[in-house]
Amino acid sequence: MTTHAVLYTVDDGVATITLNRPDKLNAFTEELHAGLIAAVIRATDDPDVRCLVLTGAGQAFCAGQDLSERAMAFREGGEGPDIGAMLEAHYNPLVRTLRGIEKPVIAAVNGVAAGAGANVALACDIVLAARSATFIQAFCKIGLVPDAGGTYHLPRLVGRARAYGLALLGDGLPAPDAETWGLIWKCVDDAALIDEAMATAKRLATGPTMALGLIKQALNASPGHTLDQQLDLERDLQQTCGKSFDYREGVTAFREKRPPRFEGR
Ligand code: LHQ
Repeated sequence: MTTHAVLYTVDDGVATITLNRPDKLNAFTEELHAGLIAAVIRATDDPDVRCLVLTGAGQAFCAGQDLSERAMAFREGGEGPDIGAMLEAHYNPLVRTLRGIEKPVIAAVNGVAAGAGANVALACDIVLAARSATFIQAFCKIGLVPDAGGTYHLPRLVGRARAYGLALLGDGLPAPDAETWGLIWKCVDDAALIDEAMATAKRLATGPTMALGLIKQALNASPGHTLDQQLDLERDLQQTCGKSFDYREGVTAFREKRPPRFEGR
């Protein structure tokens, strides 16, 4: 599937979804939103896809909401646009979907990630970034609060002090600092980003993907749980894993000193 604003390819169990408005730094329009959610759902529903990679075409990952007159008109003399409705219609379902799907999602942040563009990347499971990329909580510069899950993910990833600094000042955080701060998994040389992302994705796609989905479920639940609740959840998920083909295969391969052949069941 290829829409104007989003490209979609599948190779070796990995779906690559590319935001494709490079001349506007892949800023979100309704068309891009529609193409992106359709691509994520398509990858979710395709049994041959076992890992997703989200990246941007050109120099940027995504500059957040398209702020052009066409995309964000202010009514003359009236009040501003209903941004809450835009979040409810587009960004919130996207973030919920990225967090909720069982397949692992990698963000390959190839350049600047600003506003909702940064926070959509942070909603992915593993964030790899090009060394030249920057993460900008640009919202405060235009009189908005961080959205697309920013106020949820930022303090959990980098702690209160750094979350406040990023959100209130809106300065760009270079990818090497983002890695040091624990905002992202890893930063790599620009030229190595796509190879590194694909290698990581293929490793996940040939992994025990049912268990990887349950790991995601456990980590998603953790912030809202007590230790007791989390121990109960681990017990239940591990019970499921213990009965899986992949657990039997993993242990058998270990005993036979050979690489496992996981099937995701
Ligand atoms: C853009 C954009 C852009 C349109 C660059 N829109 N054209 C949710 C719901 C509803 C409403 C509001 O918001 C939200 C959430 C949000 O995402 S709010 C945050 C929105 N994003 C921003 O405030 C970031 C705006 N962009 C920038 O600050 C800069 O462009 C950054 C720092 C990302 C990159 O700077 P440069 O590398 O210097 O690039 P540039 O500024 O020259 O941009 C290149 C082109 O892309 C340029 O177009 P042009 O036709 O003049 O060449 C920009 O106008 C366009 N562009 N961001 N968000």
